[in-house]
Amino acid sequence: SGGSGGSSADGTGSGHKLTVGFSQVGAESGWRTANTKSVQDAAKKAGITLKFSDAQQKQENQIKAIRSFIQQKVDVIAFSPVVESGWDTVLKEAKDAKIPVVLTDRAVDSKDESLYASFLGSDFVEEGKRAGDWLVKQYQGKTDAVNIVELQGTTGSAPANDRKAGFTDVIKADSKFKIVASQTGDFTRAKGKEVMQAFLKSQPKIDVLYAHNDDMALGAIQAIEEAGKKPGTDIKIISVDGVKDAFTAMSQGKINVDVECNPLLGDQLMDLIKKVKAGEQVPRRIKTEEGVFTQDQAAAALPNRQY
Ligand code: GZL
Repeated sequence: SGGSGGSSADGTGSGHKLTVGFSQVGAESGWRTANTKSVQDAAKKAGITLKFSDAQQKQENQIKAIRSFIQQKVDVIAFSPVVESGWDTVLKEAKDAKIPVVLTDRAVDSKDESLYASFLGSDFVEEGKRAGDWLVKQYQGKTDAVNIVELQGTTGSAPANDRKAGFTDVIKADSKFKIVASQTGDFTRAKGKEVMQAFLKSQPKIDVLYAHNDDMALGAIQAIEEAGKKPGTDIKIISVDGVKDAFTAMSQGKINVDVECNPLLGDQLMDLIKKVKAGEQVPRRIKTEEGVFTQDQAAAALPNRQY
């Protein structure tokens, strides 16, 4: 039937069922798979047809997917850019094809604001600052050097750049904090373990690990235990995301603090997409609500964790 179009209407009263092309980074972490499920479930609930592509963490696959969505004349393109730069050309192609683009999760460094309608996602600099704030409080009043190793996220990605920036911005206030080694673990458990093994071999004294996500922290925990050290005690661990497995590790005393990064953006994203398609004014930047969880809160919070 025409007319009403129900919940799948694109808001213009035409009853046209919206089709959205979504290019996802990959399936590299627990956070990512929860984010994918949230987007897919929300599209179903919103009566939106979702064309979903997994880029396996490769920018060229995302660019291919976006070009394919343009060919298919989808109503809206939404994506989480695996890295910040190199998007202007393909986003201009979407603009020329009059297909609005919505960024979710990660950001691009394009200067041309007309290339996307809105960016829905966390404030990664704030997440980095929260990680730094916890560390400063933890070592308040102490003067000994604090040797930190850092497992960075995917090189060139907004979360890796910004979580590093926020963290270093806070700890630079006190010279006792030293980042003695910093390398990418590409947000995965395997790589996180591998790089932590190298840190354990090359660094005579490690007091703290700052991991840009839980999957790398969980991989690092394996390396620390295999080296005969106690994660959370011999080496304090600061992590980001707040996935269930990390809460379990925190309740076992293996992670000291987890800065939450909320992947459950699906419903907000579909609502934003409908508004953009209907030509409504939308905020250029929508920040995700999220908190910080310490070890003493982990056991009680675990049953309620949704991802
Ligand atoms: C952050 C997101 C990051 C997560 C990682 O919003 O882009 O990518 O922190 C994921 O777990 O791989």
